[in-house]
Amino acid sequence: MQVNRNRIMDQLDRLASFSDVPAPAVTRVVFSPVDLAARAYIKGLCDGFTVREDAVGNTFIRWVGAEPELAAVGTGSHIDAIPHSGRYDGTVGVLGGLEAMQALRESGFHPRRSIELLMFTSEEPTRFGIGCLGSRLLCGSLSASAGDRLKDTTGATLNEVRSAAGFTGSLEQVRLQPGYYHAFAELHIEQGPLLEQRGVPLGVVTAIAAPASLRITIEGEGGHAGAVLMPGRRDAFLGAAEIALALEQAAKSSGSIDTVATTGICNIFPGAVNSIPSRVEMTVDARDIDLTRRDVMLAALSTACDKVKAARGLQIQIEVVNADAPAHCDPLVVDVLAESCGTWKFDRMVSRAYHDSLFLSRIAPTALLFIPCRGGVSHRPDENASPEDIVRGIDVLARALAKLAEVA
Ligand code: HGY
Ligand code: MN
Ligand code: MN
Repeated sequence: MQVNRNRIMDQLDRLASFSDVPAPAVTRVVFSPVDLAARAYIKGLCDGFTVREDAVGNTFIRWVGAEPELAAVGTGSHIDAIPHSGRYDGTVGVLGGLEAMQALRESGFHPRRSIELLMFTSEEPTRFGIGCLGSRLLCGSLSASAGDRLKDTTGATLNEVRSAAGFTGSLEQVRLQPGYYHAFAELHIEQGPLLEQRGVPLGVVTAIAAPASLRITIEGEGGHAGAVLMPGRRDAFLGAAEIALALEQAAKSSGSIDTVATTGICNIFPGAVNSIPSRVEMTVDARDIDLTRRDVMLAALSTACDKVKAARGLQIQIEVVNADAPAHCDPLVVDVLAESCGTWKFDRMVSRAYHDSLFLSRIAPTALLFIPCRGGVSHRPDENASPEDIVRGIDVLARALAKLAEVA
């Protein structure tokens, strides 16, 4: 079997061109025109495979096996990209999964179980505020009511946006039943520095960190920046600043390097140089591989908010957008990925980034295969994975899919 290096690198280059910002950055927000064009491009690469899309745009590209009645073996990832990010996050798992299927087919292999590439809708939280939207609906951890409840920044609901993009039908039908997949393996860049630092070309993921995201609204009192004296102020931004620093302190003092927290958005109102901030809308992203440690950090955040509220006379509202359990990858799928590495060195490791596999693992035996990314950089325009690492990851994925597809 031979992975076609030129083909996959050309396809990754072409896919990166579907972006709302100029290269090398990529912005491809779900259901945007460039996302729909990218989806069409990928569907055009699927000769000989069946293609179907569900009501939220999850796309299933199936290589029908000799025994189509058996549960399929799945692989896949996402193509949506956060603003001003890179070209490999998610796309390596979508185009790499397709390349794995094509390389196997060109080698004369014919699978017993069907092999299916799943391109998930909206892995990134950019548009609707919650990550893994498509895979949450697939595994039932998000109900169909999300269609009217989730809104984008323009106030349009998920149902309005997906319908305008051509994805109609009830979200109730999106859910897959356990047993739909015999096994699932996702290929993804590590989005961290460990593999490169250790000089190891492959990572077999054994667990995926537990992500939580929150929206915090802080209400104070606005006023003239010159006329209002300091003692009487109720400055919403200074409250936000103290909360952000308390969050950082809670992460740093957890006792584990696996605890991470980020304030990624902080919108100040009215946002004028000479006006005291009356309101702040900020987000929190809090993660740990250990659920208890993650929730201890969230409790510390809540305590900090109470203190700031009392000390500064502010109103503070905390909305938990999601607080998910970590995923432990399936030992058998982990072992098949490890065996498929052959003579190549690999590390067993945890994933600090979340992935659609976090939710697929709730309905199918799932594992994740990492390749290095340069400097551990991701979610930035200088995100980079080498052709050698990409080809090696696809080769290992293909061998694993072939093995899994032969199991009775
Ligand atoms: O944020 C994440 O972990 C993923 O890259 N969306
Ligand atoms: Mn990402
Ligand atoms: Mn990703």
